[in-house]
Formats: sequence, C-alpha cells, structure tokens
Amino acid sequence: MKKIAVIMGSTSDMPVVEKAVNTLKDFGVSTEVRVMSAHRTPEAAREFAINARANGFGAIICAAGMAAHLAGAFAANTTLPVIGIPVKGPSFDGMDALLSTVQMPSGMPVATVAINGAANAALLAIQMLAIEDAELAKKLDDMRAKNTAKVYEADKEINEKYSF
Ligand code: RP5
Repeated sequence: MKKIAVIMGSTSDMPVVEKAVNTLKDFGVSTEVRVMSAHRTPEAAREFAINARANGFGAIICAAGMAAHLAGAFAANTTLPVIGIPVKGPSFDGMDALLSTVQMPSGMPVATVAINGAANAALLAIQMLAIEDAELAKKLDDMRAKNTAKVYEADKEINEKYSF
C-alpha cells in the first residue's frame, strides 16, 4: 500500500495535525509525519515533493497557518494529490490560511479541507488509496456504518428525553 505524507509548517500546528495522524493510524495506513515550511525550509519541502512519488507516497497532506503556502509549494513540485489543511492562527479566524491554501491558480490543484479539518484530510487521503485497495474501502464503509448507527442512537435518546 502507498504511504501518506503529513507535513506541517511548524510544530505549533501539531495539535490540529494530530487528528489526521490518529485517523491514518486507526486505518493502518503507513504515514510519515514531518515539519517543513514553504518559507523557512523551502529547499527541504521542494526536495521531499520532487521525490515523494518515487519514495512510495500516494498523497500528501500539508497543514499550515497564516500565509499558508505549504500545500501550494508541494503541489508545484509533484503531481501526487495534495490535500491542504488551513490551520487557524492568531488572526482572522483562520480565513488567512483558508484563502492562501484554497485559491490555487489553474493547473495546480490543492484539495482544501475546512479550517482545522485534519480528520477529513486524512479520510480524503484514505479514500484516494482505497480506489485501488478493497480492504481499505471496506474499513471506510464500516466507519460510515458505525457513524450512521451513532446518529440513529442519538436521535432516539434526544427524542425520548425532550419530545413531549
Ligand atoms: C505557518 O506559520 C505554520 O504552519 C504555523 O501555522 C504558523 C506559525 O508558525 P510558528 O511561528 O508557530 O512556528 O508557517
């Protein structure tokens, strides 16, 4: 199975990124977690992106806040799918990172999830790997079924408790 790369711009992004890492772990997907910055270590980011396909990765998740160029910088140097997580920083409620990540020019796609949407970033990466992996697809179906059952259960409880 292909690996997933999870790259964050700074260790300060880790509390958000953790949800992606935990999700990938739950699904048994091999994951490499790294800190690389489009601004502070652009050479390392470029090197990683250029070699990612040859190194066995199937998709790259990039989490960054503020002027969040990390996902775009990766997309510039690989044709693997790049998933961007805009991380909420100290200003603008994370809108700065959202717009920096999502507003890519034509020809350089970044699949951008919600602000701090790390779990969905991981699930999207897993769905990409599951295109060619029936076992992984089954795990995704099982997760969906479990989540559906939880909502039916919650509905029953709320209905019994509050309806009159
Ligand atoms: C971005 O700047 C990082 O991804 C982080 O979200 C933000 C702040 O970084 P630190 O100053 O906390 O290292 O590049």
